[in-house]
Amino acid sequence: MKIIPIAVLSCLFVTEGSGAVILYSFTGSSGNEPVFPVDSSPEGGGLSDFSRGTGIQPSSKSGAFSAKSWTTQSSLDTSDYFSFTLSPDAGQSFSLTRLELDERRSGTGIREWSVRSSLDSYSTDLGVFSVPDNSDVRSSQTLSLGDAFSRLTQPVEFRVFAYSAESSVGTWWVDNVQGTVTFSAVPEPEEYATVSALILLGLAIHRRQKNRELVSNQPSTSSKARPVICIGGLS
Ligand SMILES: [Ca+2]
Repeated sequence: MKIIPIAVLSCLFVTEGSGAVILYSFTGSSGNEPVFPVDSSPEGGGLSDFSRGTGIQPSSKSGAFSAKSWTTQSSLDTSDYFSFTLSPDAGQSFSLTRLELDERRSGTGIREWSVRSSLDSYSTDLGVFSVPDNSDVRSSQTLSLGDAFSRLTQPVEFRVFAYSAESSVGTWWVDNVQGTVTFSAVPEPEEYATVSALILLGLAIHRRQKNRELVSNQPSTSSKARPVICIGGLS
């Protein structure tokens, strides 16, 4: 009997999504709304409204999401951030491989920004971006995410902190905030049990087959060397 590979058994219970792109395009915004909704939530999960931390103030920028009062300190203020949360539906996990956004500072705006997540209570930077002292739009600023963002079954909040502002009245806005996310069905406990039972059954059949092969390969009794009986002592 052939053994069903373990990988095949596992795949019976995992349904991969197609790598949907999540997107906040802020189409129709004034830039200073307290919160702004995602364009559409991907199948398998949901996205919160885009929002601000308590340390910054809304500012106007049509078609984007803007703020002023960013800290002028050279390290981030834990209240100065933009935020959104990605949540899997019940029975789903998600893997997020990248985040991307467009951004622009005013002439006295921020000079650095970074991304952190609730996975480690916002304690480490997933990426830090320095921006030059101009007011150009920088498109498609991209952050790649590692294995820590694979197969997550709990909501994860992402915060985009900005700091080193040249003035508290300087503004910074973001637009087209997006990421690539894949949703997968999480096996139920009874499905794990079924898979485990199938694997154990397969291993047992495999062992039995091996034992039979070993027995059938043994030389027959008739051809075995007969024991030699020595008579007499050593001289
Ligand atoms: Ca826009």
